[in-house]
Amino acid sequence: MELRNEGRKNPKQNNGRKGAAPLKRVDGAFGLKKKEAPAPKKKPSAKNVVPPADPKPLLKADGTPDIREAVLETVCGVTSRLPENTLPEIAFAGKSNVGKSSLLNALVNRKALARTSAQPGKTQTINFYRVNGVVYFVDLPGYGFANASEAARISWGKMIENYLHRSERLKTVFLLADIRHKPSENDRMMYDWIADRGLRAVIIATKSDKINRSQLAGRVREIRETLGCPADTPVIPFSAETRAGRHEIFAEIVRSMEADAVEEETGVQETQ
Ligand SMILES: Nc1nc2c(ncn2[C@@H]2O[C@H](COP(=O)(O)OP(=O)(O)O)[C@@H](O)[C@H]2O)c(=O)[nH]1
Ligand SMILES: [Mg+2]
Repeated sequence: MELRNEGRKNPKQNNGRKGAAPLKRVDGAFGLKKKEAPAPKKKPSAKNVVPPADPKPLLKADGTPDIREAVLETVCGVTSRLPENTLPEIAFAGKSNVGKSSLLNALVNRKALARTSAQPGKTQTINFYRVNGVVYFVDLPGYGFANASEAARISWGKMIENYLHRSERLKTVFLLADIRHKPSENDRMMYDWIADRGLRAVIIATKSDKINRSQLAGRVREIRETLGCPADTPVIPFSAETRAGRHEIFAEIVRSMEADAVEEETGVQETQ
């Protein structure tokens, strides 16, 4: 799929990185790692091994999110091979500036795990964050930079298409749409792509703090109608400022993980 060009209102918006904690990375675990000389036959060095995850449930007994670990484990560029993950994957997609990095940071309680307001033209990658040793949050490259070249748009499309089609552990894609705006043609294409691939879509209506409560239901309805979502597709308003919607999003993540576990065990896809 080729995503169309879209305007971007505030390309130079404050990127919110000041004073941010450094990104935590696991050495040697990147898809883009430089090729090394063939290793002699010996124990793998600690550098090349991702520390074994100690699985922790995502939710406490009372149902509130409990994030103990969030690590950027793999970064894939256009030519990288996708990781063969053994944990379920939840992907996050949306137009640039929709609030995807802010959402990921709010979900895992970090100021700057995912970078906010990446500059246009920056290398686009698919980032795999391992969370609590039980799931990956997969940050897909944002689409719709106004000044993106034709070649860059095609490569994003290929990268996303490849991932959506090849990942075996991907079950749910969270598609983000700004609550203030009618979803764009690109958002509709993205939604259709997810649905055509047989993946579960959950829509997140971002920046809900920017509208009045009284407008909420109307905005959600417009998003639903524009994308053409069936009634059982959740549309969850979310604000990174107030964190409203965070628990509902986690409930969907856990639901998706449970469906994945059933499928892994029985080989039968649960109808959702
Ligand atoms: N008011 C408000 N601003 C937000 C919210 N989420 C993101 N933003 C702002 O929108 C801009 C883009 O956010 P970012 O997370 O970098 O978007 P991304 O490009 O999709 O990763 C930044 O200036 C954020 O501070 C939100 O829920 N409420
Ligand atoms: Mg971002």
